Amino acid sequence: MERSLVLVKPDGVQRGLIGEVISRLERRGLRLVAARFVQVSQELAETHYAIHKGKPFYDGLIKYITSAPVMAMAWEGPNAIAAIRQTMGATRPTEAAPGSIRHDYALEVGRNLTHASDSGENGAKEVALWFKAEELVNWGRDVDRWIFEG
Ligand code: DAT
Ligand code: MG
Repeated sequence: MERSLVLVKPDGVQRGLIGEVISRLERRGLRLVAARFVQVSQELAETHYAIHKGKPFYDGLIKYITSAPVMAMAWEGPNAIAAIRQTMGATRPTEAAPGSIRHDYALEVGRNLTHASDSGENGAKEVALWFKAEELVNWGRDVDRWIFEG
């Protein structure tokens, strides 16, 4: 079972899209593990986006993610990484598949509404960065056997 960090970034929160993002992930069949509404500190932003340090868009990215509160969540499921990134759509909204969140609600790469982890390994790392172990809820749904084959 894979886990992904999901962020509804400041633009998504400001535009009232928290519910839309949660709704799409729930309907996909993914299972919520943790959630926290948070004003991101400079330190957390820099750690989270360390891989992009030195890139031309880095300063703007840090400014964007710390500009207003975000909704941070952990979601899990089989193939969660691929499924969630597909639901979000490509990084550039104009390249995102029709029906994806970034396609349906965004125009610019620097205002692309959401973050999702890009590998199982990074999913585990990012969930551990954003949440304490005791904030992660282990639970099951009666419907799980109708969504998860294993
Ligand atoms: P993703 O968020 O799809 O995983 P990423 O990890 O490559 O994309 O980049 C992180 C964020 O940085 C992305 O959501 C928006 C911003 N970004 C990436 N490439 C950019 C670019 N060329 N210009 C401006 N912002 C960019
Ligand atoms: Mg990324």
